[in-house]
Amino acid sequence: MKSIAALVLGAALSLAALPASAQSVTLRSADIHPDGYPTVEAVKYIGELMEQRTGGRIKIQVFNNAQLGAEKDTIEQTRFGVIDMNRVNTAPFNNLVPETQVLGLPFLFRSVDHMHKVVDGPIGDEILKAFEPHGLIGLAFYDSGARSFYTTKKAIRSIDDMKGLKIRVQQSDLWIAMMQAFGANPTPMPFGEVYSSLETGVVDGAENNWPSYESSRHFEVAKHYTLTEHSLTPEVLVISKISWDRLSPDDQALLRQAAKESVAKMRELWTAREKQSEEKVRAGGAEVITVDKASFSAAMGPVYDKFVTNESLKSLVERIRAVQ
Ligand code: GTR
Repeated sequence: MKSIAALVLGAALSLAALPASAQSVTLRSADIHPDGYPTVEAVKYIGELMEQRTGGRIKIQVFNNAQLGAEKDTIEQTRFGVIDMNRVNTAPFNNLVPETQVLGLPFLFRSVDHMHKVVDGPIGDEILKAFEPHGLIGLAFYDSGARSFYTTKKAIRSIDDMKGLKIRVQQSDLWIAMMQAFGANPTPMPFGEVYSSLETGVVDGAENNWPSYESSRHFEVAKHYTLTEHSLTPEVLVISKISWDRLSPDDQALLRQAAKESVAKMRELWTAREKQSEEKVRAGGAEVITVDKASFSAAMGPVYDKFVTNESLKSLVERIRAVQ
């Protein structure tokens, strides 16, 4: 891990010495997911478009499978320009970029279509811009489906079953508060530690979408998948402001455009992958449980009270609700 980070740093430093116009650049992009996962393929697709459109001058290399580290760590490295680009979930950004919190709020989006309309429109652009003061340029939001709970021993059949369960969450205060409002004990940890934590009983469960539940093989150790669909928080693709400022304005425009184009491609891949993953986990013996989502949603008041506090976040939530 350390040696890859050193290589990336070395490349970043040598790039700094080149004049902007003559640059041949390979942008290094981090992802915790494996090859074939829609987020990884979407960023590779941006790389293909960039190679075509710059005559091979700008390339993207995706370091998948958390080769560059867990999401929280790679976010820091991206802010400092050690990693150029990063595809992560919005949750690990929640504490740094408060505007991202609204996207994760439980049961805020009425549907995937509603979420698409929000992130594709001016509100999405506004939230992408909010990364800039933190040393990052937001390029695109990607789908992440709906997140649902899965448990090792006791299945969740009603909100009462959540009482006292140790549930792994992403490293975000919002997500910690959400689990508390559900009645569970939140245990924040990086994604890469979840399988063994489920297996050894450090946690009783976790929550994720179909593709991550499947690709991580969590379904092998936590077989009860309860369709709470409590959050539709999307993924986000960012580039370090340091790497961005080294690109010419024309190259920046090309990259923005390619990132926008990758969203449609990613959605196609995502829809197909959700189905395949669902089939795979069902065939692998997962028990899929439907619940009365209204009773879960009704418990979320304290989360909104605690996190939607200032006028700017209140306005974002109101405007998201108003999107038809
Ligand atoms: C996945 C997401 C990852 C990561 C992971 C997690 O759905 O794509 O970026 O956030 O969940 O739970 O840590």
